[in-house]
Amino acid sequence: MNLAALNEIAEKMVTPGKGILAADESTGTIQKRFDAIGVENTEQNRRDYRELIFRAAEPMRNYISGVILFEETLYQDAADGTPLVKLIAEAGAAPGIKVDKGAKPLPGFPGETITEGLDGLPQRLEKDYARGARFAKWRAVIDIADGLPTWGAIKANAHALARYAAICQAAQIVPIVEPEVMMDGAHDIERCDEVTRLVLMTVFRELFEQRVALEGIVLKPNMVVCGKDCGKPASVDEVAHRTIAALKATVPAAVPGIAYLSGGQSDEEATAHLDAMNKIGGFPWKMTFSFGRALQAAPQKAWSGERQNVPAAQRAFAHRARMNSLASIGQWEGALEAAA
Ligand code: 5MM
Repeated sequence: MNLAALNEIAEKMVTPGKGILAADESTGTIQKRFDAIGVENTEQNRRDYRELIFRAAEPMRNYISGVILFEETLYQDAADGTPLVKLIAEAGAAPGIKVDKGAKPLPGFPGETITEGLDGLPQRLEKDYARGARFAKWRAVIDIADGLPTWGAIKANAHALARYAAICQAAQIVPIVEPEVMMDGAHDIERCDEVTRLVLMTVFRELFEQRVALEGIVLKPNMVVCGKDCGKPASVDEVAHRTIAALKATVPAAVPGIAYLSGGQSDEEATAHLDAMNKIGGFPWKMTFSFGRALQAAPQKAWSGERQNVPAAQRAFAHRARMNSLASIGQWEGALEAAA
């Protein structure tokens, strides 16, 4: 393992003013996104949609440091035969690959899941590296409900994340470590805070035990927010202060950067929270975005599967990418949204 080279890629992924586009929706997840805009979930439609995003030159070049791809996309060509991965690299962004095989029921733990995908991972990574992937992603799902999460499920997911991260580093690929504490439910922000701290602490202990070099990873956590059905959402200020405090208490300073998931927050909420954290500052890591829905909901809606809507979709993507770029350096203002 060449740690200096891994660290260089990790640092590039969290370059101030840039962030990561999570375009790695599996076929089932993109189905839900396409259903919402009335588009049939075919391989060509998936290709056309992703191609229009990767060809949006201005936002790709200026605001996007890396793109997480689903395996199909990494090996897919644009309509003119150019590999999609080449479009990303030519825009100066690092191509990445989601290598987990999804969250499956965890035997003995009703209502909880374990993320699978370790079998054959070294061989897959070798092929993905040859195709241009320089980082990978693995998402562990932690649900909050009555009596959940259990310690057994947290431990099993943290262990799998650490095994994945160690395998990636041996293949000279930067692992994005994504433990997602879900927003679903009516829990308050206090509960999310408590669970997020326990999960992060456990993940870093497992990373240590599996000898993962923290300088060569990027952490992709949830922000500390209250459940979707909690009734009264917390203020932007409270989310920002609690998230920073939870991370300061559990994430070592050797980690180059934090790239948050949006997790079902609205586009503007996710941007406002990221911006507030960067305005507060006083933490040792870069803090940026690795948003899926919060970057793509607007362009997907603008596109709606129609060729003539491609420029509008690219403008919608450019706008959200620029807003999040500003948030990653604490320079976003709500008025910019209204102006656009
Ligand atoms: C883009 O969505 C990613 C893939 O989801 P599935 O594996 O369920 O198809 C997802 O892992 C994503 O990278 C993160 O959840 C962050 O995305 P959001 O939309 O929460 O910012």
